Amino acid sequence: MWVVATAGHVDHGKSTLVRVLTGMEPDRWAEERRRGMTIDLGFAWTSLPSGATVAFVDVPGHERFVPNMLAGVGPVPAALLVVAADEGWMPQSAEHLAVLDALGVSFGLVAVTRADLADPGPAAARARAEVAGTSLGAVEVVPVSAVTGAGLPELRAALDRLGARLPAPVVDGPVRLWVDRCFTVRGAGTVVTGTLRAGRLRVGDEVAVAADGTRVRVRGLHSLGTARDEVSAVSRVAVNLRGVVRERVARGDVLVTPEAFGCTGLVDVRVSGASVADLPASVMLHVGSAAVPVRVRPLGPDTARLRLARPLPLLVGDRAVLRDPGRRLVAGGVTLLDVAPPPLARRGAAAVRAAVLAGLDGRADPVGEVRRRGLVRGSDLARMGVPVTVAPVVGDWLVDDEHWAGLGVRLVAEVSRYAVEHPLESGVPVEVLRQRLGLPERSLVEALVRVPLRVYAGRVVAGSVSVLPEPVARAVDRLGVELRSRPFRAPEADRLVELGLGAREVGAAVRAGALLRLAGTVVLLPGAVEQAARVLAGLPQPFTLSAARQALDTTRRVAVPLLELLDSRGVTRRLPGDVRTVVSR
Ligand SMILES: Nc1nc2c(ncn2[C@@H]2O[C@H](COP(=O)(O)OP(=O)(O)OP(=O)(O)O)[C@@H](O)[C@H]2O)c(=O)[nH]1
Ligand SMILES: [Mg+2]
Repeated sequence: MWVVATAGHVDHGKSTLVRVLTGMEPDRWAEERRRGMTIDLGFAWTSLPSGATVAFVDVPGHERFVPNMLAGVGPVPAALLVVAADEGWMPQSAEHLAVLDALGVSFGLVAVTRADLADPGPAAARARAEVAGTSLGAVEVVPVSAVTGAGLPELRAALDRLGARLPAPVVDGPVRLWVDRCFTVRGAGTVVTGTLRAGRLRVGDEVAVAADGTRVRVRGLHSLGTARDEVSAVSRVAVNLRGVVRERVARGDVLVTPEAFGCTGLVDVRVSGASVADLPASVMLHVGSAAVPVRVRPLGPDTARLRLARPLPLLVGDRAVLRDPGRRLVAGGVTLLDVAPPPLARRGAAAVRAAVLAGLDGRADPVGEVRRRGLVRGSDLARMGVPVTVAPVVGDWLVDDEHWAGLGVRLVAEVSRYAVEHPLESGVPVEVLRQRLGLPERSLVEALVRVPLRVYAGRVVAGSVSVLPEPVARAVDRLGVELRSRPFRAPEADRLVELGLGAREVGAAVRAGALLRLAGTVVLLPGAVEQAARVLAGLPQPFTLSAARQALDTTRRVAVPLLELLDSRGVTRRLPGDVRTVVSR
């Protein structure tokens, strides 16, 4: 199914066009029919010549109802912009187009209606020119008359062409359903409707109301007026919910896959179509079907921090509209750059933040997110809409190499400091180091420990390597620095000698447990086995030698003996066809 929202100036024939295309009445309220004007969203659908179904979200054109229009187009990926041949381009033609542009809608069509009343040529030319400079780009423009029926077959064909261009939805992804209607059905209870843009809903599923995490059960599903066991994106869907009263849910609420989204009240954004300095201090943020008051804190020339009056399940890259309800004006569009931004407590923090934001564009950037945050849970990144491509250092923790190396240095310093402060204790409790390094979990402290330190009985203690002669210990340290960013690039024999590690020194370091010998002069740090296991576990299983070599960022000289060692330790298993798999434990 394709979902298309209408757009355009009041009285230009949006609802009439939807009515003649679908045979359904989009104006649901008696008051709408009495006044001949759409007030709230309408829904209708039909089959196209290709056999595909198109569902329309029909929006009001009147200036007073722009908030309803925004709730209608917010969650919908395509638009049918309507301009009347006899009236031509009007204020809400421009305002609605600005909204579509702010939301980054890139799929659309123009229908020039009431072509029986005037030559559609001038309105068509104007619409084409206005639309060309927006996210919609070059669009098909189709003159139609709902009265004579002229142009309707062409419009259906154009809708088919538009639908064929729409990207395939991510059906396996999580659900984020922006509620656009909520009502009670006698005997069934609470029903919400929305446009399902990704994912799949099944009867019996548990979903969460994003605002407070309340879990509710899907009791029934309808799409296109028919009961279903399952509905996949893209679809209009009505969800009958068990466990929530009608009063608890409203337009702008969001049903989500539990745990799949973070709910945020603070976002950093790029503003388009307006100067940040000119924005009022408080405006309305329209995103999805929601409208939430926000406080604006300008950061850079085109970036700002928004504090939302209530939290929403927002993702990096989401598009939204800022509107000034007092002046009834769309004030600009925003792209979400960061949905979990750092606090701006210190002096000068805002300027630093502005500089960071200047380099962001709203595209998910896993490596950059880890670099900026230093340390972050993979699951938290995923909840921000940033797919995880970096291997965790321990558990679900992703770390920036440089930040991690710095923590390693601080750990060593803290161990020495503690030894001076507590001369009679052997080693430092891991928990003390966790607190002093400001780390969220002890497992991170343990992952930081490097020879000559080791973890013993809940403490970080000096390891046996301390018995190494001082020059050898220093040479091992130098090697450790070299291996930090590329832990599997074992140095060539010449380089080892340059570092002060000749055959005898390597032998002593290996015996002391400070180095791991894979073969002859191929040595790595002792943690390499665990580290390799983590990297390889992230590969599609089973994997080839060459895939392992690339993932480990090393050469055959290291990869071959390393994999043999992993085989012998039962970390990996060799399968027929010269592939391996990581043995799950
Ligand atoms: N002659 C003629 N009249 C039309 C045509 N399409 C719509 N109309 C008339 O234009 C008027 C407005 O049509 P609507 O469909 O209500 O316009 P709308 O864009 O939905 O208006 P809002 O929802 O209030 O923004 C109605 O009186 C329609 O009968 C057409 O193709 N030809
Ligand atoms: Mg209408």
